[in-house]
Amino acid sequence: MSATSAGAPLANHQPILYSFRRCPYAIRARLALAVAGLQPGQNLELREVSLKAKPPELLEASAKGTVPVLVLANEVLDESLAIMRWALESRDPHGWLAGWSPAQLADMDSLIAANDGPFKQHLDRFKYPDRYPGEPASTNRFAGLRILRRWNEQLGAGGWLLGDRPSLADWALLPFVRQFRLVDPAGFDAEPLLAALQGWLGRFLASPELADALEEPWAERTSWRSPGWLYHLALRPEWQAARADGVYRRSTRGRSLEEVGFIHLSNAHQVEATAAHFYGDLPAGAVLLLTIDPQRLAAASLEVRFEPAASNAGTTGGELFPHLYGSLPLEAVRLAEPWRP
Ligand SMILES: N[C@@H](CCC(=O)N[C@@H](CS)C(=O)NCC(=O)O)C(=O)O
Repeated sequence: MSATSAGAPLANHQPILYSFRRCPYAIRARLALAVAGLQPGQNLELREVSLKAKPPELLEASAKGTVPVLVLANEVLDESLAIMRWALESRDPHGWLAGWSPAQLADMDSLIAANDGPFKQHLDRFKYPDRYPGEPASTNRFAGLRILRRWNEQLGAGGWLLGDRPSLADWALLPFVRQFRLVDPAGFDAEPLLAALQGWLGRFLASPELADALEEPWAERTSWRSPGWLYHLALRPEWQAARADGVYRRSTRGRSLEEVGFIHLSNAHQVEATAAHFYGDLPAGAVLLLTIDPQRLAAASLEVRFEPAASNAGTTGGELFPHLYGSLPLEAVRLAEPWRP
């Protein structure tokens, strides 16, 4: 992380943030980017991703495939803390990082290490006991609570971990404590010996900073559409039937693959217009957007041709659309999400 890249990223390249709305690592990165004055659609491009279908651009930027990832003009930050520090180095209006003593900075580091290490481990096992057979949720809940009690004691009269104002450590830990509470809110709220920590979390839950991080434009409900993928709008019952049959053979609304000879697809930038033109009259929830991986089509020896949309050439001005010659194998569909215009 160089001073140059932190100081001048906006001149001719907007930072791109790959994010996932519910991910606590991504939430803390969004909190810091927002306080540093970045705003999706203005000086940052936000790409909401589904962890079930990570776009190729994300994996090219960072092969480890976690979010958040911030792509800058000359570097890629693929750790949430690095993103927070980068943001705060460029602008830190409330002193999350600035104005603390070396001892306090070291304290922040060890709080964050305890959160990202043992606390996160217990949180995952408490939250998803099915994924960790032989590790009772109650044992992990208790181990998590032991750490929370330590943090509770650290919250002094000032109400924050290091004093009378929030620091990087507070903002870095809070999304994870929020998630711990969400596993069993009533149990968390009734927990004795955690009064200071319950108040600390309560302030965060009611804060405009968190509200912003969880709403558009910081948290989109629809995944970003990659130019590297292909798309198809499907009627929900027809997709459900295909899942039962093991194969999808609809071409477009009201027409089958047999009738047309190919399945109509769209590129990322064509979906919106196709949806408005052919499906605009249908109620919310009736249409699904299928995200199709062209590499999986190629692996199944299926041909995609880019051709003018003959049936409605008048409306598309000769624009080329992808056409799939053959039925759509279910394994090539990476994601089926409700279509939201
Ligand atoms: N150390 C990383 C951890 C990020 C991380 O694990 N994010 C999760 C989502 S909350 C993820 O992307 N997991 C990958 C997956 O589920 O496929 C950071 O701080 O950014």
